Amino acid sequence: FEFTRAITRRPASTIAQGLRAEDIGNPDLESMLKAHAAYVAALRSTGAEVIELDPLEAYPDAQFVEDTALCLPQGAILMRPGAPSRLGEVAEMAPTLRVCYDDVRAVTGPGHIEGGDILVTGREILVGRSDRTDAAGVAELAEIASEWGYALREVFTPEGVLHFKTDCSLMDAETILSTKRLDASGCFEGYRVLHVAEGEEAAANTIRFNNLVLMAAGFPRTAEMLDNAGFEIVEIDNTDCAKLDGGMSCLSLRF
Ligand code: CIR
Repeated sequence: FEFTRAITRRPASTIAQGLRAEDIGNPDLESMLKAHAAYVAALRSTGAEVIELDPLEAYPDAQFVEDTALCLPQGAILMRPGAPSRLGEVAEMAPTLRVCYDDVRAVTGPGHIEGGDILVTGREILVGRSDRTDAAGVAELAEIASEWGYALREVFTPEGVLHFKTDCSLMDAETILSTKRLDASGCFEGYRVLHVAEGEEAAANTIRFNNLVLMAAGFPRTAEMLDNAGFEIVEIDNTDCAKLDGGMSCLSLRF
């Protein structure tokens, strides 16, 4: 959770075509840009360098950069999204990662894997199988990660939840914020687990970024719990990203 850099991408004017599991209305570009700027400012306020990439009109989900790569200290690994409309986002991200890293590997398929299904903790890499991430994708990542000395553990994303990290986030090396439904699967045994408040499941996707925790605004009981646990919270308006099933982690690559 200690980072010197992040990569983000501004939302495109085509966002209304972004993928979503359930249609609760189209996001508004103006307010999404405003929230995005607040997000970038929060990252920068910790002293990190933030690279802001230009919108990609051809890829309405491209602001959710997290799904295109996994950034580790040893190198970056390009993902292979399970959503066909998002596959091309990876080639758009690759040149930036090649500038930042000497070693850039890739999951080449036939499997699929998206960054939103990957949680790197202090001791291992947890990957949740989901509609977007399959066994072959996990296996290919496991091979690369093991070359770099990581233990990778395959777990499962609850039915109806887009990504593993839709329901959890890393708060520090040993502490995970999770929904009760995900924690009930037993995947966090041995960790200290904090639960989001009942009815505030959408608050589980946060990011610990240096001294801050960025969380979606509008979840007062979870915010209070985290505050009491000693975390410094910054609330970001996630109304429009939520319409596309996006949250705090999706909006950046952090390393
Ligand atoms: C999608 O369905 O792919 C996008 N609308 C949302 C992606 C969110 N990404 C993430 O949670 N890492």
